[in-house]
Amino acid sequence: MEAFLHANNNLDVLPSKIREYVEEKIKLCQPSNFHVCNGSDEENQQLLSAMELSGVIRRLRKYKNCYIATTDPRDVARVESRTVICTKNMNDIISTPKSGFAPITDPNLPKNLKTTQLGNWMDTDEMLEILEKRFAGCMRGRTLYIIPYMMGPYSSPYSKIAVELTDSPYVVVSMRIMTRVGSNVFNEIKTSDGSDVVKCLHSIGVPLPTDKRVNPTWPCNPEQTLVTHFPERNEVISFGSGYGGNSLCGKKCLALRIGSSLAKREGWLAEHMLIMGVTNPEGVKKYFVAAFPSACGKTNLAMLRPVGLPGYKVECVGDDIAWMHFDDEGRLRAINPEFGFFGVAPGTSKSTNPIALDMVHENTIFTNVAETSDGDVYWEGIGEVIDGLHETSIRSWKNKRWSIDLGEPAAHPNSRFCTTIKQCSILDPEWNNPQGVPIEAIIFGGRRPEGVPLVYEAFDWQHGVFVGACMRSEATAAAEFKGKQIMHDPFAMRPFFGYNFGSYLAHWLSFGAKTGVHLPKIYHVNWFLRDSKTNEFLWSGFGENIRVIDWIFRRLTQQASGCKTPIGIIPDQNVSNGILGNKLNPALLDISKEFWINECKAIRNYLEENVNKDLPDEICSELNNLEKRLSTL
Ligand code: GTP
Ligand code: SPV
Ligand code: MN
Repeated sequence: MEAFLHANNNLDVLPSKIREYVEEKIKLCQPSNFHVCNGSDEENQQLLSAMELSGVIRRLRKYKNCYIATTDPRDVARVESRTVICTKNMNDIISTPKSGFAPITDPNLPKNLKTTQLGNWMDTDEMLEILEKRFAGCMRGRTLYIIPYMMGPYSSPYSKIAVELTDSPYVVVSMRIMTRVGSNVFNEIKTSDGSDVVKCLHSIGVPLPTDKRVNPTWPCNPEQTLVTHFPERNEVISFGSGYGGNSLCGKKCLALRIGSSLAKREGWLAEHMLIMGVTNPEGVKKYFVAAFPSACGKTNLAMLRPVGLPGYKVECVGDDIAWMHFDDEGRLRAINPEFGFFGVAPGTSKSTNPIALDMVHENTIFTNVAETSDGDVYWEGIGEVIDGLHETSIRSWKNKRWSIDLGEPAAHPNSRFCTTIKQCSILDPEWNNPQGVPIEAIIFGGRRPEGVPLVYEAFDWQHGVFVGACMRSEATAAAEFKGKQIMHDPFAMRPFFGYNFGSYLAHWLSFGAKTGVHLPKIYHVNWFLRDSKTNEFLWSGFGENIRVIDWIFRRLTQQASGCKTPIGIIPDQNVSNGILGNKLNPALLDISKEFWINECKAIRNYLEENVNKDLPDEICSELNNLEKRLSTL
């Protein structure tokens, strides 16, 4: 990648503390050039052209300003095993597991790293020492880009200002899509010197010239990858990976890990949640948030087309992250800190998510999708019938001629599109409101092939927090796990907690004891039940999910009846042929005593082992109560 043609080397636009920080990092990383980004179209086009010229991205002939990047096959997803939160005190971040810490066996990981099921911790000073070595000279032969950016709307008291330093032009163009970029964001800082600005440093970790064997169009350093966070210093430092959540530091690193830690301190919530506006056929509008683990349906629900129940309207505020605060009237309000979508490509089709498909045909960067010979994109589940001719003209994400007989997917299962939020045709009119939108329901969910019903309502706030704590879901390709094992993923935040999960639970519970707040109702949904014989999904999902949203909506307006079960309230199927319609397979609301007793055991083991002494009593008593209720079933 050649040096940026019209580099802006003027650091005067930076607040004093940030300028000092940048100068220090330039000295450390020794780039051959540096450039302060302004986020303009011109700058973006220059970067895209330079990347195209050097083969980092390919232009898609069929669409306007769309590109494909394909990565090193070792750098395709978030790496949870190398993601670390660093502080002085370990217990601020993780609990000591009941059976102790597992020894570190990977020779490339620091031996004093403490790894747990709920996140990894290391001492700040020790980690900084290691990082200092990795970053010394790591940008030699490359340009360092300085990206001033903001998470959240302009003029919002809830937005946060940040800067990311990176040697990856792919990160620069992606951050411009995903966040609000430009030095004008510094007008929004709340301090005079910039001490509230979150500092992010990222390098792909391959200085030039290199004697290592690297992928020329996607250099990266998987052995040395570390994605580190310093909540006490308002800092993120990420080394070695160029992919998604590892490198676009505004997303998981800032908005969730640093964000949740700030939220705890400042009394709000930073969550892995979509935000949707729902208008019912009578014209009444409500906003919901929903937390599903990675690749479990947030983008799809946020853009739901209500085919199941015409008359409903769904509008999108955000598809991945919600920052929520109780306002002066005690209403929970949510902003979307992001400015774009980094959405899963496979499975996106005209029938599943036409809204997403329509918005990615302009100004979009695709990563690890396949390409057809006529300059179109292709992925599994795109909905096109592949005839023999078409098939032989597909180039896979590995840049090879692809055919179905190869027995491997054409697009990587975690391949993604990166598109500005402004191209979403069902963008909510309030999406950019600095005060956020009022939230009336919180929906949790996951991929559960058996046992967990289509929908249930929590009895109250405390029970709802317990439901969030008990979330489990099949592993997906969004992180490095192989296979489909059912993993615990409380609040869909397991990879994203910025502080001790026990304190996180206490923080959520504390809102239940607050006076003068209107607590949203809490629900759990599961679109992914399968028939045990055929393995087919029992629920058609996508646009049909509006039926479940409708039940939730009508519960909030006291128009829908429910049926009390040990795990929560489910739709009452005896009333008017069932409010979910006669399409409903009764197996979707089945609650098996045996399944739930086993579920309780797994949850008890998990919480006792991993949250151990930090587990709030309220959660223990919720678990005891659930077991008691089950015993009477
Ligand atoms: P992240 O961006 O990783 O946080 O993922 P996400 O939660 O936004 O997931 P997304 O909506 O992108 O969906 C992931 C995969 O699940 C895609 O392949 C979808 O097609 C599929 N999916 C989403 N909703 C449904 C549904 O209702 N039913 C079924 N069967 N599949 C779904
Ligand atoms: C997720 O994994 O939840 C994502 C994708 O949204 S990434 O940005 O890579 O974290
Ligand atoms: Mn996500």
